[in-house]
Amino acid sequence: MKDDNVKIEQRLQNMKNIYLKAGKILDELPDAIPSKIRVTLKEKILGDSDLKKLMEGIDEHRPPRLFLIGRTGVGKSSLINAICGSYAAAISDVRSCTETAEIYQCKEGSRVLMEILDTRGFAESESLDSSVSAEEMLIEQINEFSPDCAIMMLNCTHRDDVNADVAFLKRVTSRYADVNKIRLPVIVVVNKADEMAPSRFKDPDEYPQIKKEKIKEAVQYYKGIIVRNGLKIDDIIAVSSLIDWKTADGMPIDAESIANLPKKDIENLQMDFDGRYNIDELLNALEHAILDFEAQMGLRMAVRLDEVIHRIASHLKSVFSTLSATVALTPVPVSDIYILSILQAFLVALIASLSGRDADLDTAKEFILSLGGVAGLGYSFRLIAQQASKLLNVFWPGSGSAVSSTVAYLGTNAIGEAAISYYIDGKTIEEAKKKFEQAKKENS
Ligand SMILES: Nc1nc2c(ncn2[C@@H]2O[C@H](COP(=O)(O)OP(=O)(O)O)[C@@H](O)[C@H]2O)c(=O)[nH]1
Ligand SMILES: [Mg+2]
Repeated sequence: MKDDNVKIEQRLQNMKNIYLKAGKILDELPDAIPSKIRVTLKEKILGDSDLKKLMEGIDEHRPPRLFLIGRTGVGKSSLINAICGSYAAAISDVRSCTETAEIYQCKEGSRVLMEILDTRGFAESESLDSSVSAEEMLIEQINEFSPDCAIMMLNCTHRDDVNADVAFLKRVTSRYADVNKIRLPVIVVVNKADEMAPSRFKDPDEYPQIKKEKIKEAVQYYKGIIVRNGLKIDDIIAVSSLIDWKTADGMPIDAESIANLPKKDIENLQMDFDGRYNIDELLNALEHAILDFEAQMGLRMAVRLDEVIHRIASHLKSVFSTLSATVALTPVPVSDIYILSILQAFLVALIASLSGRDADLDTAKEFILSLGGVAGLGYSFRLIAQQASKLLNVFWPGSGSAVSSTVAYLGTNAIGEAAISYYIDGKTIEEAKKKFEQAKKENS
């Protein structure tokens, strides 16, 4: 695990180095490329704020701070494991704890993945101490912790009375807004979707339609209560956090017994069955909701290490696809073919570098050529675009440029998909080609 860790850090640095050398790499392109295009490309690549933030985030990230609220047994600890994709040991913090709240770091090896403030919620804490001062203390503690996001966890199958918790969370967010002058993002997670009838279907790929509909109903039910109580939320998502674990030598182990294992065995637990449902959606919602950039990047880095690479590669793909679309919108006729194909080569080089390979624009161009020809590609996208816009202009004048930017977006996106499948997922070039063709079709 530790070795892997180092390797991935290197892969990320690898990618960052290529980005930092972008200016030099572009200067070394063949003379035939006009200097005006070089300048445009440098501006596009080095001036893109998303790309800049992504690269800065490689070094400047911090573990996100999540405030979890939900009753004992709803699956708060399990959700953290499901997000991380590994059994993340919880290390209690000395800053803790009131009777109802606990702060801990969750770690994988020496890496701190997240900081969690875990509370059982007001409904339960009320039975311990219903005084106003107890609530005050808790709200104080939450503010001191200064979470990046609140996650309210509910149970998909037991419809507990959540009014008290919703009202409490409302008071928490209102205080947070007073203190920090920004809104605390709130995401509601409806856990244990796998237990919805028919509960024998645990593999998310096999959930029958009826089960999915019932899950949706539960979400609607909770959404209704939340809206009636006037709590503003960013998203509400049904998930399953179900993971069965086994020891390194393959022995299945139930959740309750894990705590009794030696520390070393806990660190080496493997997934025996992955029943996670919608966790990717939840991650996207969290990334979206968390405003602090270093925490956002920290969240990306907190998922399982091979997933980190995947998430970053996809992010690169979407940034470059958007860049391509803006290039196509700019009215510099002939030259945008060059710009597009060089941008595409740059994307491929960055993705290749993430896989740990030495990559430059030449190898990237070769890869793109083997998908269908770099000039041919730039040209054919361009031609399709021009043809389409000509046709469209006859019927809806002025719609032309929108089409060509869409086509530029799709072309770069398809090349990104192919590069991820070849360089990151280790597929053959034939399979990558298939992916490329598919991506073009799926989106058009
Ligand atoms: N079937 C199923 N069981 C879950 C899920 N999430 C948690 N559990 C189980 O529910 C129990 C309580 O989970 P835990 O994470 O300890 O809850 P916490 O008290 O909120 O931290 C454990 O036995 C978990 O294995 C889920 O999504 N599906
Ligand atoms: Mg717990």
